[in-house]
Amino acid sequence: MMQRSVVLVKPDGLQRGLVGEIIHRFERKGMKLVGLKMVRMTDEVVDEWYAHHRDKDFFADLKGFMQSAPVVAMVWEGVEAVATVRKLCGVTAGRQAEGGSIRGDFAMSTQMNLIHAADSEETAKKELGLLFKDGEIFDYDMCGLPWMYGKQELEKENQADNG
Ligand code: 3AN
Repeated sequence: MMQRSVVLVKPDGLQRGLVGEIIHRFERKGMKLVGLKMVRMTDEVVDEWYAHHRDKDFFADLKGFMQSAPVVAMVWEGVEAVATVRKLCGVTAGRQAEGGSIRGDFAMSTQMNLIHAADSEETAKKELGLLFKDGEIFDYDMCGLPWMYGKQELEKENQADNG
């Protein structure tokens, strides 16, 4: 199975009408959408999601922000999906993010930086478990796949599955 990454369009992205723009970026890149829904993050989910930030002085603000409106949660699949998605997002601080990335093109802030993306395959698995139920992740053939990757790249993925 190809790697999966979990992405959230955060409340600022929803409020600013950037949901379509953000989805479009991953679609154009050639990634495969296997899960998509709108959710309000509960206390429990935010605490788990940002467990590594719980002791930071900005945690209360971050939590309030993440619960201020629904988020749009997505799961994108592809070869090295986690790193690829992070690259498209740009670095955390919007003002420093490179032009061409989502944050580089649309964000001025570190908190209001539009989007969350899993930072490792392990985190992606944890986040998928926190927000998605069985049956909300879809397995289907993407007809363009042979035009997105070379044969060898796809074979490598299959070998990893069997090995
Ligand atoms: P990323 O979202 O790029 O993985 P993290 O995990 O360091 O970055 O931060 C998670 C979220 O916490 C950020 N997207 C941002 O909303 C908030 N955050 C991080 N650092 C700060 C900060 N110094 N001040 C305010 N909010 C922050």
